[in-house]
Amino acid sequence: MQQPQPLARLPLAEPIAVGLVRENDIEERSVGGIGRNVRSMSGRERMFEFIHEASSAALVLDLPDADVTFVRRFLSSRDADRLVDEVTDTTPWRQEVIRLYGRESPVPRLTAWHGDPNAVYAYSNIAMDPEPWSAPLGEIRDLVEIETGVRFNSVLCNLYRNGRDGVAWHSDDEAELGGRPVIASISLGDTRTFQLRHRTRPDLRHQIDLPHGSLLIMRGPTQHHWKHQVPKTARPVGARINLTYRTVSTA
Ligand SMILES: O=C(O)CCC(=O)C(=O)O
Ligand SMILES: [Mn+2]
Repeated sequence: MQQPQPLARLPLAEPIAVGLVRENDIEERSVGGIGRNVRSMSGRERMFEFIHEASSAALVLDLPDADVTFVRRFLSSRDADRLVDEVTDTTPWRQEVIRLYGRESPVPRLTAWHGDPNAVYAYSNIAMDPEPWSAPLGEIRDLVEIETGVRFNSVLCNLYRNGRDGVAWHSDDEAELGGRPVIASISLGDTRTFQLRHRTRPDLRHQIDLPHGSLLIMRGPTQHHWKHQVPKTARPVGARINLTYRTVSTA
């Protein structure tokens, strides 16, 4: 297993030089530079290439009691476009129902749980046997493992169909994830806002937009000290898929 790469420690959760480049100005590249086609470039192209490289670097969110990193362009837009279609088409999306105060209500998103056969998981009191890895979920898992240096045995898939779907404040702190879980979260489709709030210091909050092809990694003490949510929004938004790669204990 490849070791995690040292990360640039930057104070802002925003890419360098945001706003200077348009998508079309940037040469596509494969994830992590694999198979990158180095060719002769003009000075202007080199500048854009440099900026694109910078925005594909991992940025560390400057949050106390947390270890959260963000890779805005983890997947190239070509790979992200292909993978959003493949994941949409091959995932057996389910409408789960939760029982709260004696009342049943549908979870405001569709979900699926995939992984190794022994990666059984209880999420919001729903016990889930994993579906087998599909080709796109396995392909993304392999890339995320290289980026993080962590082996993931499962992935929770969320499909937010529109702004009426979301996920409420919670921590990914179920016992089977262990005390310091690593959660690697891929976003595909329309951008949604991801919010964090400290459990005991109400003044500490943060929010970050998670665009198509991005990767957010939460590690170490993050789940213990912070909650997160994807709020519903009245803004017109299309579908978004979120894939949270996890390692569950397999007793
Ligand atoms: O959609 C997201 O970005 C977060 C999903 C999430 O927190 C979860 O599935 O536990
Ligand atoms: Mn979560």
